Amino acid sequence: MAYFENVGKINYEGSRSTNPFAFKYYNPEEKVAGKTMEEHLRFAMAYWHTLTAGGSDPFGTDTAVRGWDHLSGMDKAKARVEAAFEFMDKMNLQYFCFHDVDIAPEGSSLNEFYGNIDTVVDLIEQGMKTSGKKLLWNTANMFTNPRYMHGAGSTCNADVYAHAAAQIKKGLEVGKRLGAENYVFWGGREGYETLLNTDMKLEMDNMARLFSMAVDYAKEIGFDAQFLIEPKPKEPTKHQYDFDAATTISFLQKYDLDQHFKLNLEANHATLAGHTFDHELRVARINGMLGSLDANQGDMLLGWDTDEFPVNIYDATLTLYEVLKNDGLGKGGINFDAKVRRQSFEPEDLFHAHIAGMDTYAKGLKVAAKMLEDGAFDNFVEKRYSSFKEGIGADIVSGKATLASLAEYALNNNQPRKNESGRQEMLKGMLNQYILAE
Ligand code: XLS
Ligand code: CA
Ligand code: CA
Repeated sequence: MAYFENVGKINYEGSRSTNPFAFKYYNPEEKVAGKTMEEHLRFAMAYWHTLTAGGSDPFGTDTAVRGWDHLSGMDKAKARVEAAFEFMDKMNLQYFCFHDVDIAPEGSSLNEFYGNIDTVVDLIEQGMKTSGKKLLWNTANMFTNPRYMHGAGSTCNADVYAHAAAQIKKGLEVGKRLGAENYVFWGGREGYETLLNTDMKLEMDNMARLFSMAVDYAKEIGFDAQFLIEPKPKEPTKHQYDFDAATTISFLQKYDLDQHFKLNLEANHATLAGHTFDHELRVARINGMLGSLDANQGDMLLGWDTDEFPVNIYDATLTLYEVLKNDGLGKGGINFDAKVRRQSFEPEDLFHAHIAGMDTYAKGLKVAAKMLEDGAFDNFVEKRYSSFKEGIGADIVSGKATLASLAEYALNNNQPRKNESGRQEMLKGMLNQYILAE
């Protein structure tokens, strides 16, 4: 049965097309900087937003109208699998991502949950075989169920910790079976509300222990996915331990886990942390930790995680600039962790949303590639730091300089170099020129 019968396959028609069900910029076969757009962008559908969620918010219930609404339990879960493959096929998405609870009902025991997962994973595996679609990543939802009120890896309750471990174990087995390219950990409840009741050190040590166990188990079963941690500063917990890229990297380094993990960065989480998305990508990139992206955007006027589809070309350009500088995302991809607005309740809206997101990133890719090809920004940066290429600057960089040798140099330096303008406004004008011209 078709769940999206009003919509056919979405094709590329070019920037002059007025067909709302066509790509204007995303042309999968088009080559940009030596690779096709499809190879660069590796777009993924987020199962939870596209199939499982229904538009509820803290003030109102679901609004979405979907072809599986009349079903419940496992019948609904099975219908969603069919809908997922129909949607990915029509939308030309090659990858998808899910949490365990997105695909299967938890039932009344862990054992029943395992059984439900197995049944649905059989169907997903079948769908992947016939369609060629791939699993970018899966993860365990350790934040929705009330048992996780105090956290999962950071809980004060050892039995809850064990339950979290059981979910991760199953998640790794499912990931292996479906050939997941990555496995994600997002710690929505890994943090605290008040230090008055919190042993922060034990909580963080325990989280690291859980990650180590996961690394060991993946090795044991021969699951070679890239492990990813997804930083977010707050929401639902007031203060989350994986606050941002820099905090997460130092956590991984402290516990000797950095060689096993990279980061899954989300745009809206970056802005909640008071950063731009490209800042987070840059921090990850220069530390060799840029793994994968959750593409979305927040709203300047709202202070929470609105998970809107990304439509901002300016941000997309700067994001793709970092991705290209990283020589791509390796096993990672671009997952639309984004939801249609509550008022966009019809199935067609899911298509409009993904088209807008994919076109935005495609256009951003083309602009960023041109910026890199011309090297104008790179040349400016190179020149800006040229004083570190020779003389005293080169001594600093090579490690030859000491405080004493620098002091001696400064004392004898009668004609210090003059500072030069950072030319920020000129550079931003240039960026606009690239966006408007390309
Ligand atoms: C929530 C997170 C979550 C992760 C996966 O804000 O973005 O959806 O991506 O658990
Ligand atoms: Ca996310
Ligand atoms: Ca989010």
